[in-house]
Amino acid sequence: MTVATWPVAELHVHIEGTLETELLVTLARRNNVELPSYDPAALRDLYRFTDLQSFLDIYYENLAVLRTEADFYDLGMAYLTRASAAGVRRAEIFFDPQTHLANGIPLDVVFGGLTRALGDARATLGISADLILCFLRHLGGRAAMETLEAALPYLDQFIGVGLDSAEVGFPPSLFTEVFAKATALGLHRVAHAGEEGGPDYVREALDLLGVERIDHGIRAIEDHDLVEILRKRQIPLTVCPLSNVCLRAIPMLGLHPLPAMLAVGLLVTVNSDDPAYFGGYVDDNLAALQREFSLDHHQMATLARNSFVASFLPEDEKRRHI
Ligand code: ES4
Ligand code: ZN
Repeated sequence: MTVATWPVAELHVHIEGTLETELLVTLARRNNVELPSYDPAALRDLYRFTDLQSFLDIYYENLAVLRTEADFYDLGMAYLTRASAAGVRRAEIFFDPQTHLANGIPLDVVFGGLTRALGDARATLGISADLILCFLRHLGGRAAMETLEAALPYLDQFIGVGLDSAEVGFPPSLFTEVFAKATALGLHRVAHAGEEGGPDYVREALDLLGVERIDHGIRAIEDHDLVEILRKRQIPLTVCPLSNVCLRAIPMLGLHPLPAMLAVGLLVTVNSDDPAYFGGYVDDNLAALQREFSLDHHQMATLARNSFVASFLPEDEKRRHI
């Protein structure tokens, strides 16, 4: 049976995680950056992950190839072109400015390239996209605050803030101040929680950071009272099934809690996370789920609808999609 491409919003994708090995090689050659190999397939063969950290180590290393405004433009455009083919009509895209700052790349270069790509993609592909600035939790709360302050001149170029990178040992409580400031600035707030960390990370993200969505949140299912809170408040969970299998948050796709989460009435969406590393874009994630769990038309339609409901589009624009 062929699998239909559903029009969706993608709410959990790291632009740095869309760097395919072909573009990685192109940028490495363009910028004279050394790689372990210049064969895209051989580089992909090195992607064998045992947990989140084993992925992050390679992911951060590869980002040394991003140097110029044109590099960030090419990265953004490549994702938006592929996402458009995957049925994505709206993308809320994470980026990690601290990684690039540490590599000596000014914010102006990062925003310049990404924002230009988003504008061109809207004009040529008809795709609506915005940026969400993520803080790297392993660098702590003070560094996050400094990053937000440095990004103030670019406030019109991102719609919200998020929290990503290594989860366990870096709880949401470290970031209350910077999220309070983001709230005061009128920014949206999301956080990775309950990917490798337990349900308490999800509770803290809700209670201390005031997040509007939880990224991943799969381990919330272990806490019945928390599930009730998420269900009653219809807090969206941006779930990434292929990512969870690749990073062994879940032993195999057949054991993924997504069908159970849907069944109890949680506002679940399907997303790609880092598609260049985890074996697929949002259409691939949806197709894998449909195949594995024999999801019916109603369940697929619910997932597609949920993605727009959970988006930060203005209500009138949301309604055009659902
Ligand atoms: C990430 Cl899968 C995942 N989890 C946490 N942080 C991340 N950054 C990029 N991908
Ligand atoms: Zn993520």
